[in-house]
Amino acid sequence: MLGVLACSVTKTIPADEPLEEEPPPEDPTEEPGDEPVDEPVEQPSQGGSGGMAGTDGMGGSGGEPPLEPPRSDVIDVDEGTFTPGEPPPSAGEATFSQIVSVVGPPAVTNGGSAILHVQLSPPVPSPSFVLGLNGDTGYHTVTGVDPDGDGTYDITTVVAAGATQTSLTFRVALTDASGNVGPYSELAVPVIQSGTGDVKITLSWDRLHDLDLRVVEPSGEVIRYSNQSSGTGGALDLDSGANCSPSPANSENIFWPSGGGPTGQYVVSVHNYQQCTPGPIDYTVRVVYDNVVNTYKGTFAEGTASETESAANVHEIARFFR
Ligand SMILES: [Ca+2]
Ligand SMILES: [Ca+2]
Repeated sequence: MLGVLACSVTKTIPADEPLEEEPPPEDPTEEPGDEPVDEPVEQPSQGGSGGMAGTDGMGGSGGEPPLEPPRSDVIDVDEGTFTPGEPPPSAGEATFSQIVSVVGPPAVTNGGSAILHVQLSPPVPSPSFVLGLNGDTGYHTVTGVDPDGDGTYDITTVVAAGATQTSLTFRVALTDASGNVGPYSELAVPVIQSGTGDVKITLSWDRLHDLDLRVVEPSGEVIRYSNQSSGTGGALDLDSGANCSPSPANSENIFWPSGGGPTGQYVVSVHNYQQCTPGPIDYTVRVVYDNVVNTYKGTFAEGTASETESAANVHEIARFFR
């Protein structure tokens, strides 16, 4: 069911306190403890595990203007580096390894994440990729990660909340130690548009599974699958995985349109409702409001899904005031 890949872009900035109540196994790909430089204030109130927060290049406060690295307006790439301009041309076949395939989700949503799975033959340790996006103002360089050691390397991308494209075409090439760029492989991923406005909270995962996004708004009303719109105009407009039915984007989205988001505290959580395929389930939550963009990552252990809520299957992702 995986089709094309979408990509994420920019940076997901490093972890803050873990969000989950039960620490998951150490994820070697995450660096614990770094505070995002421009992180707007709030921190999750309880420690968890596997949480990670980031900012997307929003401005800092006070003092001299922060040096903001250039970034794509369309995607962020986890641990990637953005360079303005055209991607480097291919130098022909790389001799050490070839891209066999690039696979991504059937679709992605604006604000959601998409993981590109790049298969190499033969496998190489820590492969470096150039990741371009047709129509973008630059390209990303990123090291593929292969936690399960199967020769397929993951590149995690997050689509900007405000992206208006209906499709994204990614171009991925392997580079060697000398910087020579191999042939590009292309992957087109449709974008399913989801609502955006004063507040936009988007949950994404990477395979058939039923996670549920919920937001408690300042009035105390909860927006979730069983209450998809609130008195203040907040709405769940993208839902996935109910009854383990396949969903192209594997994403959920709750938003308040411009001018509609109430002031006060918002509480974001994710409920691991039903296991549809084996294995632990990783997820990404992007929280966007006013000038704040934060990205959180977490994992539910296999077997913890249940309609009955517990500390094992409900993760509080963020509390914020606006
Ligand atoms: Ca792999
Ligand atoms: Ca769901």
